[in-house]
Amino acid sequence: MNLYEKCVRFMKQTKQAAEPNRRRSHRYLYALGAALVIPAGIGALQAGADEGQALLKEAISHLQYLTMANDFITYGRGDPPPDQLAPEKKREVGLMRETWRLEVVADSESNSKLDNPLTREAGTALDWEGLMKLAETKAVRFMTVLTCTNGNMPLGMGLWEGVPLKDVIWLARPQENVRRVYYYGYHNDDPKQRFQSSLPIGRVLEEPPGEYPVILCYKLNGEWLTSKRGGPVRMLVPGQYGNKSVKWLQRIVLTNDYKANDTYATWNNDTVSQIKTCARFIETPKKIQAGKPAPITGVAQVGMGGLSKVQYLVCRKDTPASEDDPYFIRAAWQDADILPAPTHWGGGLPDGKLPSIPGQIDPKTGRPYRWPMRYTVAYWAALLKIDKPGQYDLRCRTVDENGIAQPMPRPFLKSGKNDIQKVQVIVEQ
Ligand SMILES: Nc1nc2c(c(=O)[nH]1)N[C@H]1C(S)=C(S)[C@@H](COP(=O)(O)O)O[C@H]1N2
Ligand SMILES: [Mo]
Repeated sequence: MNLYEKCVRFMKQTKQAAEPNRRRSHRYLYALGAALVIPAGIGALQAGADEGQALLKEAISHLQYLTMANDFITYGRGDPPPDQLAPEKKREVGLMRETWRLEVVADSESNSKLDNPLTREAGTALDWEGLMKLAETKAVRFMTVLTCTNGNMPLGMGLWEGVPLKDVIWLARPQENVRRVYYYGYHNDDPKQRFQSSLPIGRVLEEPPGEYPVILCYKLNGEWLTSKRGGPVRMLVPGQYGNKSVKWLQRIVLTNDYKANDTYATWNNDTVSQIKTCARFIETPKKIQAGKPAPITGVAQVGMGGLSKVQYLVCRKDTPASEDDPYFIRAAWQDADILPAPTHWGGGLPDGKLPSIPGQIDPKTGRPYRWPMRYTVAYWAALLKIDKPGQYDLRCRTVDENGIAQPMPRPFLKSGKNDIQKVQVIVEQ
């Protein structure tokens, strides 16, 4: 399995995931397939319009919207990775729900003032019971994509649940000189293994209407967060890349420092900017027949700029970009179909039904208020048809809600990988 194949795995039904759910996933597939409006352009294809539709339906049936917890791509460090510690060790170091503690303290190198620091030493650290108590009145859930700054593909699409970080910070009664929040998780008590991240206090205490708070996340797709995904509790920062979403979270430090001290920033990444919009292929044919339609599918990450279109471009193999048009902006891109919201959401949810999600899902209809949703993914599909035999490059891109095509307006890779993906297709007589 090459990296790309590994990356697309989460979006396809894995064997284990598909077997016990065979019936269910079929229902999903039909629901989704039926909801897809095949556009006029495709319907008008002379040769094999029905066949094309059937192939498209079959290709779409391989997709599931929410990723099973185990099918997320895992990025992270630790020797050993904390989720692989023996149960006794996990219990000892606070990586079990019963022993988990979260400290909220002032940075000792700064002049931040907290009236009620939450510490292990004083026995005031937040424990699981305290978190669940808060959850009774404060719990929020939302769907958002987990994606790495340097990843080729999103890592997974989740329905996350947690308590807003602000509610725990207020328990510590911060008084003054707080400009940033540093945080990190369990790291085998080895400073070299510590993976830390940070946010401005403003991002933690307030969000624009319609956006989601930073949460102390303890559930994914309705199940307790697994150790592998960073449980008992991880930070989850919607709208930003995965490096902000620290796993095995144990300590929060309020500081008057105004600079990001993120581990990921010291590794030459932009750790401040929001997620970008971009498209990736999931399934494309290696060989097709001239004049015969073949399905292609992909995923689009819906970043800060939203998503208005996904497009694909067919060029003769190795056609160079012109010097004044490195991103093929002026080429003859064709529109793919952005798939509508599924009726079966996958991810292992019972019956594939979503619980109520204020802000994203209308409780009356169970359907999303807007689609695609910002900071999630949308799947897309198209029927590819090439008339002349030969070797071709196939590319895909997004156009955001400002009308700007990928990789613009932010083509620089350090703030998120969004280069235009290219694959090869051979067309035979
Ligand atoms: N404790 C800890 N948290 C971490 C990391 C890490 O190395 N250690 N890696 C981060 C990065 S760079 C990414 S992209 C995400 C990946 O999350 P996942 O492994 O759940 O997919 O975790 C983040 N949280
Ligand atoms: Mo990452």
